[in-house]
Amino acid sequence: MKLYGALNSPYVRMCMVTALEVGLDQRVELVKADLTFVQTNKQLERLSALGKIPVLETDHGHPIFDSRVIMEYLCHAGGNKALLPDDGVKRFRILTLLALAQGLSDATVGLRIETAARPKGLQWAELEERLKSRISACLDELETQWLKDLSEINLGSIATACSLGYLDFRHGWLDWRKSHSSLAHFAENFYARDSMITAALPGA
Ligand SMILES: N[C@@H](CCC(=O)N[C@@H](CS)C(=O)NCC(=O)O)C(=O)O
Repeated sequence: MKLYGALNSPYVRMCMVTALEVGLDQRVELVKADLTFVQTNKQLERLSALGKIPVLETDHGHPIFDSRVIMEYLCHAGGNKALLPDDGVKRFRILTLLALAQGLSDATVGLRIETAARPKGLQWAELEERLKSRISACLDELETQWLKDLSEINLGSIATACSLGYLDFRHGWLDWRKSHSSLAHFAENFYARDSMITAALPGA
């Protein structure tokens, strides 16, 4: 199967880390599809009307997106029930953590667009502040309510580690570790996993 994207996208990285964790990495070929914020990519649009990365193309040529669905698919294809158990309570807790982590990435990618890509004169200070306060709220919630779930390897902890990795990569100046020491401890341990090292951010 083919995974379209680039590891500097937190969503692509979480899919690749999942592939490694379920032992499917030899079957997943990363096909480079880098996007700038306003560029389209015809190859991607053939697979998904959204034109976003990541998209997975299965061995049968079926497109699967977005990252959350790809992660679930990889668990299914790899016969792995540990990363997203069937049990209702546990399953929906992990899916909620996954949504929180992806929301953190949404805000972080949004802040990157506001601070690095939006042309001067079109910037909107209130939106930048809103994104920063959303990042901060996500970090607070992870630090105070999700540490037990983060102590396990599951789709939520994978997504959280990749979202924090992207936050470090693009907005290191936010210096989140000072006020979130338990989350910082989680990140240091998770960043050392083989899957995170193999699917490293470019330049790391
Ligand atoms: N909800 C999507 C978000 C994917 C996403 O926003 N990807 C970004 C790259 S980090 C993208 O493709 N941006 C290009 C665009 O929005 O046109 C997912 O989880 O896969």
